[in-house]
Amino acid sequence: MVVSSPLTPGQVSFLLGFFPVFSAWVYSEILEYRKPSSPPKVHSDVNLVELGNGTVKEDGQVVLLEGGVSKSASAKFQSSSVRSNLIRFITMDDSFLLENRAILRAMSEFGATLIFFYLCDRTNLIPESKKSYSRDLFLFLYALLIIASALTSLKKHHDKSAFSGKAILYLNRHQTEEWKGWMQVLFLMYHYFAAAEIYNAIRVFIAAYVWMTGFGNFSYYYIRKDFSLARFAQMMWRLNFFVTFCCIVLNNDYMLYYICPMHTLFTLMVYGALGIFNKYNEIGSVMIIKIITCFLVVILIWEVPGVFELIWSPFTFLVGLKDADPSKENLPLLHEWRFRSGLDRYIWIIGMIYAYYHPTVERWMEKLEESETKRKLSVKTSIVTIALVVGYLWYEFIYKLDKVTYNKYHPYTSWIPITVYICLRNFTQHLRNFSLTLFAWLGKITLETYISQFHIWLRSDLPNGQPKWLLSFIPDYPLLNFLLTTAIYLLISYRIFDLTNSLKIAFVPSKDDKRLLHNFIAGAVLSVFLYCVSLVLVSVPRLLA
Ligand SMILES: *[C@@H]1O[C@H](CO)[C@@H](O)[C@H](O)[C@H]1NC(C)=O
Ligand SMILES: CC(=O)N[C@H]1CO[C@H](CO)[C@@H](O)[C@@H]1O
Repeated sequence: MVVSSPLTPGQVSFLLGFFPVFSAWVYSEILEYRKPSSPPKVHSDVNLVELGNGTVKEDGQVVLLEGGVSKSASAKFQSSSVRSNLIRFITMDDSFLLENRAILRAMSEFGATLIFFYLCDRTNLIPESKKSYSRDLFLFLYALLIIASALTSLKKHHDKSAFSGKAILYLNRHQTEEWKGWMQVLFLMYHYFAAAEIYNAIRVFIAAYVWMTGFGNFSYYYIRKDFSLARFAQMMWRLNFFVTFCCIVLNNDYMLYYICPMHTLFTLMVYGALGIFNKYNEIGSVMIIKIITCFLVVILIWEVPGVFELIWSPFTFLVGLKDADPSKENLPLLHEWRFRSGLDRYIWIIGMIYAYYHPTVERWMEKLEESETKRKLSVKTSIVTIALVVGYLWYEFIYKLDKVTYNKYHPYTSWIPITVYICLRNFTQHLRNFSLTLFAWLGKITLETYISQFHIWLRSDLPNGQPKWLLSFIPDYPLLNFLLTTAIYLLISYRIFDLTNSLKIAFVPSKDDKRLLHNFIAGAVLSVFLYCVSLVLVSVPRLLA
């Protein structure tokens, strides 16, 4: 086994943290096995499973579920102090290990997955192969997936609107998830097959994700008005937990996974926009001023020369990227961040505006749906016609541009295809109510599939390398290999999604801010401690040599 580079202190700290947890988990399983069979009681294990199933559901339900869970599964873990938990862990206290077997197992599984990532990407344990593109195969596979999912997972939904109690008319959750799903599949296949010809479409998809960030987060904060620390921490955990560990274990810059910093930034901006003076959010004019302010802030940062560098240069350690590609070596560190965040700088605000007017449009559509057939038909046809014409014009004059020119126009035009899609996707009651659940399922794990693809589906080979190769379990059989790697990759992505949630519930309590703070401090102290030890461990052989 050839390893591409010596271990970094970060990687050593990861191992130092992983082995005790892993051993503790194995020991706890042995304890559990040996335990004299006691009357069946609700075990944390069961709860974690339930919780895994529960978290797949909507965000709101998760919040409810967490309330339930903190009373049962992690009750002990949550109620005793951080210090006593740590001491009981270090002394391998039997009852502590038994109580927290499920958490230890989740942590071990998560750690083992990361080690698998490292083995796939950074050692030559598994061979690699070259990407190749055939438009025919690309479209065939995509069509196959659509057919398969239409045959097996087309579902009709009967959701109720939060506002009126009637059926949700426009952009319900299934639709957004399905939308994310089919875009994500194209996005991933674009990477796998190096389908350079759909570059511009991929830019639109990324814009659509950012649009959804604005839309979803605005709706959430506007309606729920939950600006609590716990909620904030959970959001950050969801977006950044997995990627942080990938950066440590694979020695990559955060910016390599540019989707994560980008969504984090825009989520923070929505949070800030709504959170500041949130008492006045109900007042229409205040909202409009807020939205205008968002535009002004974006214009100031991205359009005024020099401001972007001024603001972000202190954060270069976070958002800088030293690309491994020699052709990109001379670019400034902030180049990637400027490029990526700049492309979608406005679309999150558009998402917020759509979310703000969502109830109005919904009411208007309800009325339209109830009006006489002739009027309904004429309004609908004119909307569809306009959407089609605008879509076509956009395609002809913007989409077809070469990628460099297209990127110049993208920030100002990406709202056009998004709006056209939204109009077309819901112009009949039928279209609105149906969704492809297979795509919706894929839409839930977009973050995980995005990050994992670099390492266990594709291969980047070296720190901060773009994933230029394919991971190849079955060399010389590209299609079979595609099938196998995809299956493993999706399974792991799904597991990570679950684990991120389970661990979030264990470590980011939703109702106890003091505890949250203690956990945070304990985590930080522990990480620094492990890092220092690793630093010493890594430099000892060098000093001796
Ligand atoms: C906020 O945006 C992030 C990033 O896209 C997303 O993961 C999260 O689910 C959104 N939150 C809500 C409540 O929609
Ligand atoms: C913009 C748009 O096309 N909206 C449609 C969404 O669904 C309603 C309800 O049938 C239609 O009337 C709208 O035309």
